[in-house]
Amino acid sequence: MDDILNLIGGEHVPAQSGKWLDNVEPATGEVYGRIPRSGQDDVEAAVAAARNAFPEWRSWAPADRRAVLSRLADKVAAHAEALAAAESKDNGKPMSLAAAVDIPRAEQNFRFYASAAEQFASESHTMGDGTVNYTLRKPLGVVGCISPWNLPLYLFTWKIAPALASGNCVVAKPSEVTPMTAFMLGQWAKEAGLPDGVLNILHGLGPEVGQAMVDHHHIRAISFTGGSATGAAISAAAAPKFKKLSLELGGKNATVVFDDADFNEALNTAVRAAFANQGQICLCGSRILVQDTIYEKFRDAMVAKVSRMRIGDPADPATKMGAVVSRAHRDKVLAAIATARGEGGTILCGGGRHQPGEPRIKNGFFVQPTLIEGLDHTCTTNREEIFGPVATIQPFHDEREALGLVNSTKYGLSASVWTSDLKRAHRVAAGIDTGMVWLNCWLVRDLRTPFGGTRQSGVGREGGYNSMHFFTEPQNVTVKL
Ligand code: TXE
Repeated sequence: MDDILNLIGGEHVPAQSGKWLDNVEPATGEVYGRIPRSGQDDVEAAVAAARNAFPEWRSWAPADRRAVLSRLADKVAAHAEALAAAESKDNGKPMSLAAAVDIPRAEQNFRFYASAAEQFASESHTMGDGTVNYTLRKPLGVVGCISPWNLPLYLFTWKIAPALASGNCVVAKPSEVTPMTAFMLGQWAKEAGLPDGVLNILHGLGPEVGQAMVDHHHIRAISFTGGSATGAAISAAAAPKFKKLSLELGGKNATVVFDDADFNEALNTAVRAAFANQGQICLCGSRILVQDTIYEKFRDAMVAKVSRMRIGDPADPATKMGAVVSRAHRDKVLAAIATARGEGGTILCGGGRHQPGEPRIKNGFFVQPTLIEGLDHTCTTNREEIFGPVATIQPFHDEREALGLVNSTKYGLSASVWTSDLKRAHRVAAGIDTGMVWLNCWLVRDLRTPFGGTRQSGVGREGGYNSMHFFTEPQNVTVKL
């Protein structure tokens, strides 16, 4: 059994309650380890360790913080293969995807914010009478980072790296569904030179240890990525305590294909955008909108491509589509497909559980990649996030109708627009109410840019200086010369 432990004040310890939770491998459905079922007592201990470490850590020169974060990046790089295998086992995602995307990005997050630690700067404002204002950017103290299961180490590091770079001590909680790679990272913290207590990692259930973090009066900010309903609960709990909050929540993103788009590029990317990571990325394009003049041709080509997608053992390097993250999540995705059927949708391909032939994975949580047509924008299927390998396809007539459809959900995370008309591309981008728009591409990321959504997709932006600003408090000092 692979038991994992909390990291508190530099020590690896079980939950104080002595309770454990099972850790399940989604591809086999079998328990392969245990994680501590932490609670309020563990949060108290982690916060005490973090508070204790803060005075020293905040006083480190930026170059020294850079060096530690760079060494953490080196650790990730040195253990990349083991981390990719662990991520694949814990999450069900193909090993090939974890090795190509998740783990390199975790390394990159540390490198990027190592450099930010040194390059971060604040403003000064001079007044006509010789008065000068300078603005300090002070670390907040102890901050909480709560991350989800879909991109486990990728999103865990995306939060803790800027929090540490800006001089905070961190209490972090990975998802209880995918805790392994955060645990592995914690084992290298000391070797990388992080003082004890600067990074504390707690494992356990959201409503228990996660909630205790949100409620703790010494945790000054919460950076959260996860479902919109959880984000709303965290908001409600944090508001009376006047905590800083950064919420990256769900999406119901559209891929919009005009008839002058590069057909093959649009097709290939629309398939990847809908089904990458088994459709479990907040940025996935789960609503594919295609101009009526090319609708049938595009739909048929898409069905042919999706039908050829092979589901397999995530541990097999050739596998491109693995298991969804848990039994509960598989059942949620299957229920969403049933809803689509009930709403009158036509299943063009997929539509149910995938039963693997390989004995090792015969009890795994697999769902066929599913494409659905015949549903309009008012139905539940096109309004609610499914977060699985399920997408709908709909025709639109013109730009006006396309924009109406894109903006018809309560979410506002991202959109991907395909056209070769330059003016139209920029016009449509400006008319879309989302935090991010990709023109003739999808999920191309520059880590300096603002990442986040509007409306039910969240509050605040991450990335570059946005994260450094979130994790610091500005203090203006006015000097009369
Ligand atoms: O996520 P949760 P779940 C969406 C997706 C999915 C749904 C629910 O639609 O089906 O959310 O997934 C912690 N206080 N996304 O239930 O609950 C939890 O332990 C503090 C979208 O798995 O939001 C975990 O660490 N923390 C998404 C993290 O929050 C709490 C990614 C996310 O879990 C808590 C994942 C609480 N009360 C799911 N309750 C995206 N946008 O990328 C839970 N947590």
